[in-house]
Amino acid sequence: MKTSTIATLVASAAFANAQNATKSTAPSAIANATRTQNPTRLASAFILNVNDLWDMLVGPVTEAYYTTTISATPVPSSSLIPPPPLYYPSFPTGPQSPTQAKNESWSFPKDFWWGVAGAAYQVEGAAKDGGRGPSVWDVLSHRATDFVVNNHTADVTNNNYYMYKDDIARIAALGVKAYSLSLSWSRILPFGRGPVNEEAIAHYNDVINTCIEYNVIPMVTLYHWDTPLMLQDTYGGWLSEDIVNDFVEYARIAYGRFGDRVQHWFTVNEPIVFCQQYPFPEHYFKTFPIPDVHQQFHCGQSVLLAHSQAYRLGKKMMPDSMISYKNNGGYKIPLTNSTEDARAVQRAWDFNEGWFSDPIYLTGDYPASVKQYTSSFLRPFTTSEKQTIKGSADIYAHDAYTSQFYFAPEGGVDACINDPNNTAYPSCAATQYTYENGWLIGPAADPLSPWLHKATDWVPEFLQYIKTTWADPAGNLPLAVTEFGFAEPFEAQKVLLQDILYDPLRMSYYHDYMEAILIAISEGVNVVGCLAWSLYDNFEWGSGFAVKFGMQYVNFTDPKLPRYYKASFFEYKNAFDVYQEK
Ligand code: GBH
Repeated sequence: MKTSTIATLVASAAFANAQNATKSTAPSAIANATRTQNPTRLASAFILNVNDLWDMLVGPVTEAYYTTTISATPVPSSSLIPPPPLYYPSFPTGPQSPTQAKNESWSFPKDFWWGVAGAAYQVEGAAKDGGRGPSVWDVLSHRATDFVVNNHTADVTNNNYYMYKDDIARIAALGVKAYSLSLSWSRILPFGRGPVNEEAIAHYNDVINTCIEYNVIPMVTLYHWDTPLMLQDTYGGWLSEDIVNDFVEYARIAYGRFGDRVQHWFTVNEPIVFCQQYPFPEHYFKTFPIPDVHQQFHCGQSVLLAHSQAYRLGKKMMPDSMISYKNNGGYKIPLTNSTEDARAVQRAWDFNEGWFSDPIYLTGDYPASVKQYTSSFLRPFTTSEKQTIKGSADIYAHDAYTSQFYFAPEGGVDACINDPNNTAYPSCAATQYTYENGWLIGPAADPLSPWLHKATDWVPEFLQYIKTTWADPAGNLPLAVTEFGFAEPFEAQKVLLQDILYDPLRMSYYHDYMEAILIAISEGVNVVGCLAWSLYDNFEWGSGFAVKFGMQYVNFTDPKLPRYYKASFFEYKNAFDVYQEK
């Protein structure tokens, strides 16, 4: 790190803590410590620079083999040979030559953006380098007991921070049109707010410029779960509305620095997921007295305020931009046609997608069932907040991996609504992966991703549901599938390179998923893009490196982290070779 950067960061950390000291730490409380009646109210203040944050709150981190930006290696044409096709006509007669059928009534429009996605903490590595401050995930992976399989961390992971040129060259070599990345908030603002780390700005500038150089559209997510640690420990992160202003100021910096080249923006990734990560494990973060079961809803409230304000700011600063947040969740299929199951399904939508999408696309406020549940502990939105929230997205962006069956919990929906101890409370919907007749909805992914099955048959109906429920009422907005992907079962246990690269279930997932989007488009759903998760194997949160979602294999045991295309990447690309209008 350059000396000038260090000086700025230290000075401002002291400032932040000095403010804190006048607010919550009366010096006299420390002097009178021996006589206090209530020792838990004693407080102290530290002045911490970025390195202190790492040393005191995270601990030592691992360094990568490459610690400077490496240039792209030309992709050898020998690695661009596609595998033999997966599909053959069934029981063909006569000479058995594989045929590639094309349905002439299907097509992806010319400007359909198909791409691949990653996220900062999962791929960047360089945890402490370039002035990055820690995020909550550095603490979760380094310190929280049993939080991540095998105690894996993302200190190095794909080392994308230094190897991004190669990463972009490799996706460009397959003709990928869009690359969706997230920014590390605590890289740009090591304390979450306050001084800007210019090394981070320079880094992301070069990532974006490299995309443009290779003709790949950069799409940027501001926040993919890596809350700056300082914000978590200062006011509870998303548990507090204090984060709203900090998020909007962070967005202002990102739009201001990158908005001349980045047109596609996502504010937050999957609020349902990161809000349900609360409560965090005890004893690693500063605690804030909010009942565990309410925490996710306080988080959701902050998200709606932060997202909507960041959206409004973005549209002012970049009138031609496309801005949304990314929602997530599987299609919810009623197990039976009973009215009780129908009620359960509706509550499941309400407490998942609807929790964010009803306010943003429909009403400016929560679905009635969520409103009813939360009104005893959440303040109501003001009229002007509702106006800011309603209409704060230019597309409906959904991370749509899978589907499940939903049904009323035992004893019925009403009994559950009146029983906070019911395991299905408060949504009061039960789920299973099997049809009523006992058969699975589709092949299961890796056992470490038990939530995921290949349920591509349901995707056209799923997209229709989103269109009629949210996108059309909001003004016929387009849809995008902003994440989808598959964890090949037991892939982490494979040892032979060629075996690893041949991933037939993931191939058929992508093949059938693209067919499903083509069907939806042909039925009149305006799908404008899709982003496959992921460009390569990476740090899969709690599953560490034990489960793989990549369309490229990364050999994590080799310090140089070589990358190889899997067969599924060619399957995905082929859908556009065959069906995209030229
Ligand atoms: C995406 O979320 C994430 O955006 C991405 O970072 C991640 O790598 C990718 O999925 C693959 O997992 O274990 O039963 O508690 C997809 C939606 C929601 C799926 C949370 C896993 C946990 C279910 N995710 N869910 S469970």
